[in-house]
Amino acid sequence: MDERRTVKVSKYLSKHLRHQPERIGLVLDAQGWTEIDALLSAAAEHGFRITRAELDHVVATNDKKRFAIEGTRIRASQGHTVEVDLDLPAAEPPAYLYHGTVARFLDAIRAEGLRPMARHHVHLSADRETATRVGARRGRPVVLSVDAGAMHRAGHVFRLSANGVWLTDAVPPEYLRFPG
Ligand code: HQG
Repeated sequence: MDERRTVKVSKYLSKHLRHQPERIGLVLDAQGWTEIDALLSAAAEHGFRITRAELDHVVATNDKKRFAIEGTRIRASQGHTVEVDLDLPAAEPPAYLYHGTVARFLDAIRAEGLRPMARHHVHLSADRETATRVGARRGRPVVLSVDAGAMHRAGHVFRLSANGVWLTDAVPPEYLRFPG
């Protein structure tokens, strides 16, 4: 399977497992799971044929392990905009986590902290390299440090997604450190 096809299938899966399942008549359960057979038929009926082998390849090789298969079902591991409860256990975060963003958001972030915007959670990375890549999707990346240890001690809940992304509801400005 070539890289272009892999990316195309991955984007198609993200769109329908995170954001717009109804567009192809797909129903996700409360935890975001759907039957693989139902997904493949819905995609085919809507003009995008994916073989089971292609699906397995994308799930296994996806750069960020965005999708998880359990038995006959599949779901996106995080990043939803549709209402789902991923049912992830709360976990103790490392002392510092990182968030990649761009300069144009900094005034708002200084004033109100990090907010989930369209997603369900603020997404934080365990290392600066990952946060740099996340920020670089939008321009020249700016990496903020989050005092996750202090947040955790103050009672903020953190969860770790199946693909290693740290999730929390919001990060108040006092826990953020800005570069420079
Ligand atoms: C910014 C991708 C103004 C925030 C990535 C970010 C990640 C604010 C944007 C995952 C703000 C939201 C998540 C505030 C936050 N005022 N702007 N108060 N608080 N922002 O895409 O973290 O490819 O929802 O800095 O790799 O960029 O989807 O979040 O720039 O892992 O698997 O608002 O999405 O993964 O953008 O990215 P996003 P994100 P996938």
